[in-house]
Amino acid sequence: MVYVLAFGLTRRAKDTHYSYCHPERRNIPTYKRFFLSPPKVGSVVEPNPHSLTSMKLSVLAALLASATTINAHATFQQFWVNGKDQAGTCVRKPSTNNPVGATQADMACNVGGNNPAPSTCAVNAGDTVSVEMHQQPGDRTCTTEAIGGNHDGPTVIYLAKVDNAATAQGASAGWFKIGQTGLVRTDYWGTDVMNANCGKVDVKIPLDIAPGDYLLRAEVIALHVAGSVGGAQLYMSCFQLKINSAGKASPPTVRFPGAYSPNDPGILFNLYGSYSTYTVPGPAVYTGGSAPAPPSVPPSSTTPTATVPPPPPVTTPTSATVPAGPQATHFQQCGGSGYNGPTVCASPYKCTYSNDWYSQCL
Ligand SMILES: [Cu+2]
Repeated sequence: MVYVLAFGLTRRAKDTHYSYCHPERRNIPTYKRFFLSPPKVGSVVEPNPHSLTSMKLSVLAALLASATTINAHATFQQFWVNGKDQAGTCVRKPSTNNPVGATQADMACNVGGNNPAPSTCAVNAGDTVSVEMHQQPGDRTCTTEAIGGNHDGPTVIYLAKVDNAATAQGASAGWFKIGQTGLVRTDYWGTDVMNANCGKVDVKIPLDIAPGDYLLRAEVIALHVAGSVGGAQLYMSCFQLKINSAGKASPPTVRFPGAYSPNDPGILFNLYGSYSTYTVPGPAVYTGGSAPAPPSVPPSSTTPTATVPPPPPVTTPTSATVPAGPQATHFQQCGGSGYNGPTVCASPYKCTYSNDWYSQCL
C-alpha cells in the first residue's frame, strides 16, 4: 500500500520538474502544488512506526526532497580565490536546485539566499576568483556536467557592496556586473565553457573598487525553454566576500529583481531558432579600467564569425628580442580563443592551458 502510494508520488514529483522545464505544461494544478512548495534540501522527517500518518508524511517528504535534486538542475556551491579552494565556506547555499524566474522575488540570492553562509571569504581586488556549480548538493564530480541536459545559456557574475556580508539582503543590494560569457560560438555557450571546466567560472575582482564587504552573485540563465515569456530558467547563488582594496570606485548598480525584464532579448530567446549573436541581459560589465575579466571569452554580443588573418608585416623585424609589452601576472589570463590581452607571463609563471578559451599564468 505504501509502495503503491510511493510510486504514484514519484511519478508526480518527476513530472513536476518536467512541467517546469516545459512551461506549457505548468497549468496542471497537481504539478503546480508540488512545485510551489519546495522543501528544504536535507530536511528529514523521522518516521514514527506507530503512526500511519507520519509514515505517509515521511514518504512524501523524501519524495519531495528528491524532486528538488532532479538531474540537470544545479546550484553554485563552491568558491576559489586565486586557484585556492574555499569549498562551500562562503556560499549562501540555495534551499533547492530548482530555477528561479527572471522577475521573481528570489532573483537576488535564490530561495533561502538570505540565510548567512558559514563564513566570509577574504579576497584582494585584482584577484581571480572562481565560482563552482554542480547539479547535486556536495557532489563535485567532474564527470557529471555542472548543469546538464540542454540547459544552455550565459554565465554572469555580479558584485554588490554591502555593510555586512553576513547579514546583507540580496534584494536590497545594488549590483554591478563584473563578468559574463554568453554565446561563444555556434551551439557553444557560457554553460558549455563551465561544464568543460568542472563547473568553475572564473572572474577578476576589479582592481579599483572600494574596500569592504560585498556579496558576489553568480548566475546561469538557461535558455532551453526561453522561447516563451517566463520560460528562462535562472540559477544563482550569493557568496559573502570581504574585499581588501586600495581602490575607491563604486560603479553604478541595478536591483534584483528588476534588472531583467520578461521581454529582454537575452531572457525571451529561442534557443532553437536561427541566430549568430546573443545579448546577455543586464548592465555592461564593469572592468575597473583593467583588462577584461578572464572568463569573458568574447564580449557579450558574440559574433562567431571567422577571424580574418592579419596582413603580413610590412617590414621585417630587425631583432630577435622578445617584444616588450604588458605581461600577465600570477593567475591572470594569458591565452584562449577570443582573448586579446598579454600572452607572456611575468617570471616565474608559465602560461598554462586550461581549455580552448582560457589559459592562465601558473
Ligand atoms: Cu530545467
